[in-house]
Amino acid sequence: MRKFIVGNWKMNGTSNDLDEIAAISAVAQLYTLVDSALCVPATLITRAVTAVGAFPIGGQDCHMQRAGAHMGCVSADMLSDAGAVLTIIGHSERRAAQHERDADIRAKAEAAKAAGLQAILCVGETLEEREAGKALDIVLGQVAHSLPEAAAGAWLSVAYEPVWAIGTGRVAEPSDVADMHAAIRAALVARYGPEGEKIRILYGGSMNGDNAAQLLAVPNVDGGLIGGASLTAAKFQPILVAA
Ligand code: 3PY
Repeated sequence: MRKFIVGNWKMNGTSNDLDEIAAISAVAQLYTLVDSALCVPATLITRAVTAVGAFPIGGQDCHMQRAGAHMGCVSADMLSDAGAVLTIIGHSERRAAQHERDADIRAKAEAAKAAGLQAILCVGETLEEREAGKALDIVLGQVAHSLPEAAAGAWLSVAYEPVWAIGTGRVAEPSDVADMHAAIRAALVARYGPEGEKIRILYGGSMNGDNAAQLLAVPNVDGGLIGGASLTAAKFQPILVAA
């Protein structure tokens, strides 16, 4: 399976950063054996698309409804209209700060699919849950309840991001990543049959140029969702090299 390396800019970036976005896309397009994309703030999508040409630009969330009285929210159709071809859904920062539940995330994934977007659906346990020995149950529960029935196929990737590894510099041990990705793969195959083999499972949580080769070599790690190390071409490139 081709690796998928996706930058997640979170709430970073203004028009001052369009040159960096262009530089990231130029570097990424050198690695033709790797699929890559960059998810930027909604305010930048259209200008990013203009800056990068054919390189895929994504959003970082979408509303589950197509339109209506939802102040400040952005629908999947709006992302698509702005030029996005993918979006991230269910990131732990949104599960925690916006109180998103599995059912919301599932509805958002369905909305993304209806708008023709690829979706990257995030799952992951907190430190307390891991220390209580509940990591597998929590993550497999999220997989069971937040993936839509029509999940199978290239339009959807799952990103395993242990919450305690996000923005902390802490990285999961490769053996823990291997166990979790194998369990997610088994759940996908049990639910979707052979199509479940085709869903890419990304690892996220402080992946960077120093640890990417080790993490991307773990079985069932089909790519990475990259936070801080996607903010510049210089930091993003070593991850593409490792992929
Ligand atoms: C991180 O690397 O911190 C992320 O949250 C990627 O999504």
